[in-house]
Amino acid sequence: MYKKILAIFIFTVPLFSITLSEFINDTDCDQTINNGFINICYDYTLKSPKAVSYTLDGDLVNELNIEERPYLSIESSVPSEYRASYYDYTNSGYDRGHLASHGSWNWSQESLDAVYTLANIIPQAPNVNRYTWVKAERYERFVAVQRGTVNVVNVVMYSANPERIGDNQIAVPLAYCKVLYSDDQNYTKCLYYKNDNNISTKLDDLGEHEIVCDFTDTDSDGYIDSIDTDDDNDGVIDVNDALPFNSNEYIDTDGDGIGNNADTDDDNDGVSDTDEIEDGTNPLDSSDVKTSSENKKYAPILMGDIFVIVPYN
Ligand SMILES: [Ca+2]
Ligand SMILES: [Ca+2]
Ligand SMILES: [Ca+2]
Ligand SMILES: [Ca+2]
Repeated sequence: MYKKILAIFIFTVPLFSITLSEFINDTDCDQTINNGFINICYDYTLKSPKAVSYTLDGDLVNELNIEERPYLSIESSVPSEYRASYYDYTNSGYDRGHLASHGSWNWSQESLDAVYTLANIIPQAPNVNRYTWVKAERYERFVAVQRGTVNVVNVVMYSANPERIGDNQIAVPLAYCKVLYSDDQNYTKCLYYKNDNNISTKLDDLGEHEIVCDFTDTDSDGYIDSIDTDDDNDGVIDVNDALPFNSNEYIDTDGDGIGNNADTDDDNDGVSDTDEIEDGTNPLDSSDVKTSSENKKYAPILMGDIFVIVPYN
């Protein structure tokens, strides 16, 4: 019965279902902000958002299209010591990049003002903000029109020790994702962008940014596993690492899933590494091993008045 239920579960739920609470919750966010249009996961140490989510209405996204840009406002709901200011970005080399974009929210003055809070802004590499990420913003509106509505989460990734800018020392992200999904999970798409100005803006194609919607980051270095070339951060890249999710191991001679540091019989020939070293055979070569008779050791045991030599392993 259990197996039957499990089978139904596997075939009805996509491999990586997306839930908003994965990105915006009271554990990962120092403060969650909902201003009636967008939800923000705000981090006090970073002084920046970690995620911004919203639902786009296909009937609205192309209405009115107000062009005039409002002033960016300080997020007054955040305690003053954790706020970013407009001037933190000045001469930093980074743009004041929107997570919820102007173009998706300029269908009313109220909605546009809601995305001009500094809690919705991150330091974005200018070439990404102006040339590549903007395509993802256009795409979310296209999907909203096509499907009627679409849910969007913009997920921001930071290193453990991020670059900081401005008097408030706000954190610069490593990368960010735009996650699109429908309520029924029949539609999911995840687009990943490095916050790197050194890109080819002309050749950039939206499809090149698509990744599997799995945000696991085994080594917590800010690069999710699907992007990270060294998932366990042990200095050995995944393609050369026998156990790429175990920072204590990178060689597994016998391929049994236990790395050589933890494995007591590295070549799986039945004789332990320590015995092989004692025997003078190679503990990493299963063909180099003493047979059980060769391997027998002998000890004198006192039986009555005489010593008898008996074998033991
Ligand atoms: Ca990682
Ligand atoms: Ca590794
Ligand atoms: Ca092993
Ligand atoms: Ca062995």
